[in-house]
Amino acid sequence: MVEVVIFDLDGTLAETEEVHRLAFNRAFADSGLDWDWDVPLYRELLKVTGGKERIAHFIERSGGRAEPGFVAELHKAKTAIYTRMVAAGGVPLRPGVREFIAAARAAGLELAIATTTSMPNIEALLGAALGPNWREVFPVVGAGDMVEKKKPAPDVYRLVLDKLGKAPELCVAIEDSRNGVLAARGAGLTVVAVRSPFSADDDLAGASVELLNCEGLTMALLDSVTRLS
Ligand code: XBP
Ligand code: MG
Repeated sequence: MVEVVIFDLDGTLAETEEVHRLAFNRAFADSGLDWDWDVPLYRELLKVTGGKERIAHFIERSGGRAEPGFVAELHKAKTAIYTRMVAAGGVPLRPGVREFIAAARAAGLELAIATTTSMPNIEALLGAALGPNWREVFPVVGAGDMVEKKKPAPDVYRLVLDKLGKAPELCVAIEDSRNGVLAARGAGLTVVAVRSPFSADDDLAGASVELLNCEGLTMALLDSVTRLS
């Protein structure tokens, strides 16, 4: 019987990647860089998880050398811009997610988060969407630099399982991207995939269930969650 649902954050709990993209570009402009990550380029760069890793990859693919201190500073500036944009309430939960959270809690399921993004971003988004007590909804969080290897490595899911003290068989992951599905599968979890605009073309093979959107998440998931167990 499934006891825990582990949510990915970006693209799954909320459509955040467009705001990340705008924050990256604002940070580049503020730093006097003429870099502009348009949507097609960002979609490609999203294959690299982690904002610092993404910036470093972009520099290296352009023939430069990614100096870690420079990358970290630039990413810190981007995070400050992103958290301001999100804390202002600019990014709602995806349609159906709030209803699912209520139904899952009413059904006695525990909820957790396994994400590549940084803690300040999580606090800004969930503080705006669920209020200052958001940790009552998601008491366990695996994020960003808590793990050495980011998705598609399974590390962040293994960290969350460890914090939960649960076997993977008791947990279901909800993911929007190929990297996320691979990470959750690598940790032995059943995965429900819910595509997002930036993962529209991702190969989500490995997911047990693919939902077109979160609208039907509650019934479909609770049904599939019990059926998957
Ligand atoms: C998505 C990511 C993150 C975000 C940007 O994370 O890969 O890197 O794109 O956030 P997930 P940061 O889908 O696992 O939630 O700049 O903080 O990395
Ligand atoms: Mg995601």
